[in-house]
Amino acid sequence: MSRATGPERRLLAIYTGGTIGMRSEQGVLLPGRGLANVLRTLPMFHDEAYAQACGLPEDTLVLPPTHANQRVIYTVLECQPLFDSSDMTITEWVQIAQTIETHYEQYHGFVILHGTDTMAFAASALAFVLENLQKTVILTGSQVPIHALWSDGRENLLGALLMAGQYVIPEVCLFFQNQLFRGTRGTKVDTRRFAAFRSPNLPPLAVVGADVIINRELVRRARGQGRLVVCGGVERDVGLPRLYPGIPATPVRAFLQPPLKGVVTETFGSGNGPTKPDLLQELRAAAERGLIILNCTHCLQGSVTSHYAAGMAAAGAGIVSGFDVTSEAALAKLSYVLGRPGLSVDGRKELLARDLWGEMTLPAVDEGPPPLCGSTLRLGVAQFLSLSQESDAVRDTLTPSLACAAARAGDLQAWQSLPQWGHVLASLQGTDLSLEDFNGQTPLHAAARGGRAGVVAMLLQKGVNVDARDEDGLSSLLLAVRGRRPSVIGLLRAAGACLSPQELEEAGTELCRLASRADGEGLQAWWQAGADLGRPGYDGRSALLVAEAAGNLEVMRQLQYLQGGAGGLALVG
Ligand code: ASN
Repeated sequence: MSRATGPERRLLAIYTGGTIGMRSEQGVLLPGRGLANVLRTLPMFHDEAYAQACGLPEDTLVLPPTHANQRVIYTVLECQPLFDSSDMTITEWVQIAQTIETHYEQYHGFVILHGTDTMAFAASALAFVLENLQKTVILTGSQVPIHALWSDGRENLLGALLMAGQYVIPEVCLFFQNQLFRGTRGTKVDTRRFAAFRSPNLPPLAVVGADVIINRELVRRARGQGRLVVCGGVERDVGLPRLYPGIPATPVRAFLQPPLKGVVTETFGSGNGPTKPDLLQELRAAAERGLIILNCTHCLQGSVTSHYAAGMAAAGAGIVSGFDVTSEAALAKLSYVLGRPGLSVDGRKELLARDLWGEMTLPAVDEGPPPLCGSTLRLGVAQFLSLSQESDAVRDTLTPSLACAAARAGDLQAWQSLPQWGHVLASLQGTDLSLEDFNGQTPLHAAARGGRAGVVAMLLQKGVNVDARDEDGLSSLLLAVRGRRPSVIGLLRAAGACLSPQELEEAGTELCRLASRADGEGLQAWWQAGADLGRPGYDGRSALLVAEAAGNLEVMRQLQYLQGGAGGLALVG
């Protein structure tokens, strides 16, 4: 994520329909044509004097100058026909993606005006089909038409244009009521209120007030380096049935018949369903036929777990957990994964179980050592690196990654026996201990991330730079905090490591997130790294307030204790 530079930023605004441009006819709202003409008459959306001075074409508008004196110049592309979004399907969303692909090089970013009813489905579908996206794509719309006296449309559209114009956020996003959500995380929660969308399981990527607060921590890096590719081969034979108490087996059987290839089941609570044998038998039989079942909860917040005997695992081990994915993103992901050519059923399930585009939070697991470890690492490296001189270039390329792999695996023995690998490993010693792999990570990053206190201590002793940043600007200390590695945090702090002002600034939202999840260990790690636990999150609330609102007494006590100046011994594992 970065701030866009340059005096002029060009955007394409794709108007697909929705209330934002609707007109009332015989008492009902219908999509209306000529949105660009409406915008042209509103000074906040168009600076006619500037447009004339630059000779901009008819369909192109320009915003008044931003405070950084940038000009956002945008062209409105009106789709034919225009839709109430209730009529949109994956076919139209792929067409929108193809429109973006056609115009990708001409514009810095894209705004899509879309009806709100299915906007979360649209944002999710676009997020999956736009591969290698490196520019900002923002969907927006409104609850009231833009030309009405009291409308949310003007604020939403202006906000979306300014965000897409001024920032490079290489994601598909959804902007509504001053909040920028990840597209795969949004869901419509209100039919009338202007705050129509929420992102229940991920804080917004940005919040716009007098200042724009970007949660940089959450914004993902550009996906892939290559040219934008639209993955148009999506599967349309997918379904989204919702279980209800007492649901009979017969309609379930009817629903699961071919040509259906996959379903997202909306189940109760943390992914549970009725345990009636005939119902489970239908699900099991469908899964055995190769139908893919992705389980997600109909609760707005929280995740599918395997805590209950009534969990969907009762219907067979082949059912894939969607964790905290929204139904909208789950359906889009299923269409995308089923549409990928050349994969086996198991391969598709494996892909569904992965977090592909920030759409779900996988449960925290203690990351074991990477597969290349211990004697395998030593042997493999020694053999490979003792090849002929022609391998020099390959060796130079691989050495940093291998050093990081050894550090991450905590393979002290490998480090200490480096001399016995001869000249080929000489580059791993001395000053080169701070060499960087392809992500700009040093062995210290890798060891901190893996919680390898022994390797961290050895590297620090050899005098590596404790504040080295990787390509994303992350320090080893931040990686240790994220991985909840108290002993590594202690070593790094003792060696003088500090979180940067930006890392500290961004901590507020993360602290609130940890407090809402009652993650005492995570809070402790931030405190140990020197973060101010009272720092507010994106909405101005502190972690303590969030814990209080969630009725989490234990976390409240912990926060009060730590903020009250607890000694270093307290709770440190
Ligand atoms: N029915 C409208 C639509 O989704 C609702 C809206 O845009 N507010 O197109």
